[in-house]
Amino acid sequence: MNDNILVTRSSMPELTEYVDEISELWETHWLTNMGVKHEQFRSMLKEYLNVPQIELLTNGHMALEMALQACNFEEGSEVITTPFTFASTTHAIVRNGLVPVFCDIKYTDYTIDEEQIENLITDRTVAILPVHVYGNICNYRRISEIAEKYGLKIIYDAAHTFGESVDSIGVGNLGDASIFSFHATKVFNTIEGGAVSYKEPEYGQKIYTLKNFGIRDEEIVDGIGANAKMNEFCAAMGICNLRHIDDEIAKRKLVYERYFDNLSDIPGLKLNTIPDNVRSNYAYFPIVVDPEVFGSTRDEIKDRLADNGIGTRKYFYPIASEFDCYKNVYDSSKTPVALDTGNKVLTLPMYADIDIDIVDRICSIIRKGN
Ligand code: T4K
Repeated sequence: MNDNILVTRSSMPELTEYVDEISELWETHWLTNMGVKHEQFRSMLKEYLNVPQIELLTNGHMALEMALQACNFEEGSEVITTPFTFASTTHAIVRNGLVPVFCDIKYTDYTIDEEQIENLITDRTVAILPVHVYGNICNYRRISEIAEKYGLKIIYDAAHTFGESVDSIGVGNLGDASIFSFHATKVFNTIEGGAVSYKEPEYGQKIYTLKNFGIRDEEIVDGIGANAKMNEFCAAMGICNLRHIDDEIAKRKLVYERYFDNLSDIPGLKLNTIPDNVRSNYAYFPIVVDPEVFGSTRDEIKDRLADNGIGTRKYFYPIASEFDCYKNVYDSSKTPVALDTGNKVLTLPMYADIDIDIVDRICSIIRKGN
């Protein structure tokens, strides 16, 4: 009996490695506000992600809020996005005084249905904010064409795609900006943390000041910023975890393959596939359950696994347009694929060190209900 298997488990370096990394902070007493670790981590990340510019932030959500704020969109402007995502994506738009316009997703990979975007563009549309959900990369070529045609910005929610590439392009190079999350539950973590990669140096300068209250220098405050700086302890965790990230992803690949081998022949379960042109990070293992064909519902599978001490999550249910705080504001029937997927999806335990025997056990519990 394997108790307390959770949907994920944070990756951590050896304690001694982290202690070594932070020990100099006891000499300098410099703990935050863009210190030595922050700068060292920033340049390591830039190289690893192969992006021209990057800014570090306190978490992925603030990265998203500031990536939008730095665009200076007029209040009430519309941003086309999807409701099949974590709360952060929609909240970041709304908290910037902007209006989310929900586009449906594709059943194939749960990313924005690029063929529906043009129908949603109005004279108030200023940006597209697609989500590379579960690490599935959006149709970036088509999205770029549309954005160019209508003069829109593209900000990718790349929270799930640390270290991924598509067509040999680092995912952080797509669009005008991409935001990453380094939360404890992510493939790569800095405990809490986030980043924005971007093309235009001026745009990065805005984010740099916005994350520090809009302070340009000791006497000039020219932005209504917040406090969203990554501190030295988080940056040090990032430096350590980055040394091991390739091994972590390689281990995740084995877990992904084991799940795939065990579950791919079961009728009524749709698994997430990875296209040949994508280097994946294997962030999540979602299954979408067709109860008519499989014989039990997503919730029944979840309960059965829970009875056996296995934790799963319904990422992403409810979809954002169904949240209590947005109820009666958006019409979820306009995004039927997102609504349906949210009702049927279950993400299974996925982390680098999960025992392969546990993966087999999870699969056999799922299969028994078949
Ligand atoms: N955009 C997207 C598409 C996102 O998915 C997210 C975050 C963001 C933006 C915003 O990025 P951040 O501001 O968070 O950097 C988790 C994460 O908190 C959140 O980062 C993530 N997406 C979301 C998909 O999942 P919860 O509420 O499910 O987390 P929680 O606390 O239930 O943890 C899940 C499991 O992780 C636990 O069962 C055990 C394990 N865990 C958790 C923590 C906190 C650990 O092993 N260690 C830990 O420290 O939201």
